[in-house]
Amino acid sequence: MMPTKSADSPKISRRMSLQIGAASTAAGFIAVKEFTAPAEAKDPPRGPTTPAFMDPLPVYTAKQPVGSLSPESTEIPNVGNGECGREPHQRRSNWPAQKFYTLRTREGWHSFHKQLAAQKIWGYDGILPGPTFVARYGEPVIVRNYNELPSNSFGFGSPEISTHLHNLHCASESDGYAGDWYSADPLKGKGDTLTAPGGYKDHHYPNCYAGYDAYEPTGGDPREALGTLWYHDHREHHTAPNCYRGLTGFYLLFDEIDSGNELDPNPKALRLPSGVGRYDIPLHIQDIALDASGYLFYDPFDNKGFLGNKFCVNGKIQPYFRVEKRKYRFRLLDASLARFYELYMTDASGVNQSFTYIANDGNLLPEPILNAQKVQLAPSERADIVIDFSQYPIGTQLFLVNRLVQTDGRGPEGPLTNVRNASGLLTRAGTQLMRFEVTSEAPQVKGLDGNYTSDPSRVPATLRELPPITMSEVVKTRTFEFDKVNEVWTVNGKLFDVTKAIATVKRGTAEIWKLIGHGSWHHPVHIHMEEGRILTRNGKPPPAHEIGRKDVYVLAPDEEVRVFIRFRDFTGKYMMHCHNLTHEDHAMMIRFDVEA
Ligand SMILES: [Cu+2]
Repeated sequence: MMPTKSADSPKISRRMSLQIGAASTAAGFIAVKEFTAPAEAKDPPRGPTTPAFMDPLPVYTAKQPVGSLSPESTEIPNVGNGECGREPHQRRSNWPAQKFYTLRTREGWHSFHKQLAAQKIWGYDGILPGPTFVARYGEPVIVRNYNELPSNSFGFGSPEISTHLHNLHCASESDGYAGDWYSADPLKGKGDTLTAPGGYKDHHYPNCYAGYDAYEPTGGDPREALGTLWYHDHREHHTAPNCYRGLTGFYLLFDEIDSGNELDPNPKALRLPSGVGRYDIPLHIQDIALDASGYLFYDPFDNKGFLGNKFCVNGKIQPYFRVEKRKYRFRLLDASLARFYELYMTDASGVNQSFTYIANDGNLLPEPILNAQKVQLAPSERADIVIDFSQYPIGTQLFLVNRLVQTDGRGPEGPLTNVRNASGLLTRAGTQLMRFEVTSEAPQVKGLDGNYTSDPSRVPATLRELPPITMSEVVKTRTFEFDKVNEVWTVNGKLFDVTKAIATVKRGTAEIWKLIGHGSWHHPVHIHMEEGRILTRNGKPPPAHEIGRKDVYVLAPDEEVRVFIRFRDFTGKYMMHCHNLTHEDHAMMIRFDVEA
């Protein structure tokens, strides 16, 4: 039963109110002793004019590994040499690292638009978004993440970090738990769930299919593969401002099915449009607000969920991207704090164009959705689509358009309605987030059949099979209610407690988690550690794009979603939370523990 709103009222802890106060002071706001919600979210300042399509879309190729780490990475944290006191890495001998990376979380200079001066942001390797990792199943990696943010930094956010790789199947100590935050500055201390402070942390990413223990003799179950992941800060109480200030990036995972090679002779390979940074393009979509001088603006008192009024793709306001006449794979990520999107491809007169929808939450669907016309994304959701530009003449301009109306963090109000254009065609306006310019023929390459072609990629009729839902594995059903109680965000009437699990699950079992939203709010609920499957949404089977494996379950007002989910291979502390990051910070999150 849901507790009544008057009983068992959650209270903001003194420490939390001090942290909010400290962040606010640093950002130039008056410090508050007690956290009180503002009556209404303020309109963001308008900021300078930023004409659309002036900047090229930034595209990244893969971040390069280093030959070795010094000092060497160890299973037990190397506290004597500056590593923070995490739990020892679980099962490293099952997945010995084959590649090593260093990631430096630091200040950098970034310009959001050609007409704006560069300003200081926080970025992984100092860039926004952070570098793109390209990883493969069967190639475990260690990422050494140095916190080089200035500990006396001004402005919003908190220069202590805990980096979560959403939604890699990995051990708790590498998952970026909210209480595992660290800083190189000994005066800053450490999160409650670390044993010692430190300036860096080694994350062990096994890049193994979930269910390793059951499938180990065959190398794992490729039906469990993940594809489009992203990493972002998860610092307790400060995740929203830290991500907004720039701490987000992509991590892509390939295997022999989604091999990242459109000329792969392996018969199992899908040969989707390939080449990260060439024909395989991650799109990081985020709304920001700028103050009158063009600096990034954030309102820490907006407890509904902060919305911006400028739209960035890969860190640039409304960029353009020149494409060749062939197929491209785009990996769309809603990296906004609170904004939902309904995205369309349109021509210059606003008429919808079709594309192929191949993956939701980074996971390939069993079959592509052909002739798709829209993608709905909630914060942290992902969708992979394939657009075939070969059908358009050179000189064509196409647009990625958002048509969802949202004026506060409560959630979207609904899509814009149709209007007829001068030619009588049904169109709708909306915000053009970026422009595709069909600029050239694609170069001829020798295909697998020996003939030359301008596009050797394909989208097969079947993509990746789904693992079975086996109800006999279910040992428990739990109910989690997401609600606003006394102006704070709660799960089952409680605020997040970093030290206390409210659910303990047994490793190697499955459960049904019933997620219920209350009030007039939207909550995109994210469960760490494993993908789940939506059994029912409001008692009915999920729509086509939600039939696959998910890690974000959107709850519209008063919705109920039943999720089948397994907990395999690892133990320790994990989180489930609302991915409206303001709701998460204050403090719509639970800790759940997986025990052997
Ligand atoms: Cu929420």
